[in-house]
Amino acid sequence: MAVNAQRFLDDLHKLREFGASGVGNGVSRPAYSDADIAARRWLAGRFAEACLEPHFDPVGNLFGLAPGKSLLMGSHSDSQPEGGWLDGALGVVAALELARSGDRPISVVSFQDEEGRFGVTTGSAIWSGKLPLEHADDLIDHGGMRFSAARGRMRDLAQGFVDPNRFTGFLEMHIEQGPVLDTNKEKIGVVTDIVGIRDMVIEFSGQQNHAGTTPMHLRRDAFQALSAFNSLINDRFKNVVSPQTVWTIGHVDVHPSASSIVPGQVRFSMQWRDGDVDRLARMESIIRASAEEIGRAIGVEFRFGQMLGIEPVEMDPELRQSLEDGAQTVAPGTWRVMPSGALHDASNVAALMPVAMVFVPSINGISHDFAEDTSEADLVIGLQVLEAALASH
Ligand code: HGY
Ligand code: MN
Ligand code: MN
Repeated sequence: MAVNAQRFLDDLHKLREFGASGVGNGVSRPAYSDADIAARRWLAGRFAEACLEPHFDPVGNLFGLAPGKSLLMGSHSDSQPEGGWLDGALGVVAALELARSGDRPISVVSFQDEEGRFGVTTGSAIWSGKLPLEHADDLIDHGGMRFSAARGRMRDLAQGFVDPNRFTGFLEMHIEQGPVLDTNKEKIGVVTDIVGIRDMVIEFSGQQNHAGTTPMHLRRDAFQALSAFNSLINDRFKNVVSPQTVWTIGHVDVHPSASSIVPGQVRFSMQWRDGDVDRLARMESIIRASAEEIGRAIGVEFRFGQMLGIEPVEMDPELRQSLEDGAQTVAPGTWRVMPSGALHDASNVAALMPVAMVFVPSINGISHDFAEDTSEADLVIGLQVLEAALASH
């Protein structure tokens, strides 16, 4: 039985309604929010209608389990605070459509907190054994909520962890979240490998004081420390990074954040990504040394939070080949192999079983923004590539 493209699109649009925000297809559905939990409950119902056993694990990962051994497919249904309707959701709904339209056993998963409200791809990191649950429970989001309290919001649904040995491999379809396919007017990206990531919170603590009476040379201004730190690492990274290396200070909390007060404390996220573990380590050394130097120079204390990280992973050659065959069948001449600069649950699942990923284009390369979008025609091509890959594998 062939996939039902309209049913697939209808479920994607229905899922978008949970946390619909901003303009167009924007979504705000952070892990463990009311919208996220409602979306997972709805997905569980759709899994049951597809004769898949809905199963929530202790951290909110939602599985739709086929009996016996099966191929696992899926992604995540939580979003960034300002996200799009397709990041993660596409992979979950595509997996559901393939599970309910095909005749081979396929289980479906929507991992929890892939977007790292608390950690980095938290739900699949815990399920894969990379992040011990007792460590995860101490993680705190930028609003000060503990992971243990957040996952407690789903305690009425929680069952045990699913045994990964029931699955033969993992396939994930995802939007590219970058400009390559869109710029080159291509329809499909078969992923070769996923970059590694490091992520931690850094704090500078100086002296809060009056913005009018405190001479500049006597200040221990925590924001000035961050500003000097950022300039220093940008300069020192020049000798280490490649054109593919990225680093981001995405969250900054200035305290007490008042116009007439010299900031006494700054707490910020420091995240960096690359395909080379040695380069990630060298960047970490520069970050730690630069924070210490700035601390001494400006007279502020510095503190590093727990560093989270995921190593770069290669996709499974055999599963990847089936995706390439599917792409060649469905989209000849308009597909390419490519690395992933975005992190995905597949990075963690690769520790348990063979994994592979396929991308569809992101219009204007936009993602992690309400404007994230992909044409419905391209979404259906991605679904058909997965269907063709399964037929040949
Ligand atoms: O940040 C990432 O790469 C993923 O979209 N969470
Ligand atoms: Mn994602
Ligand atoms: Mn994302």
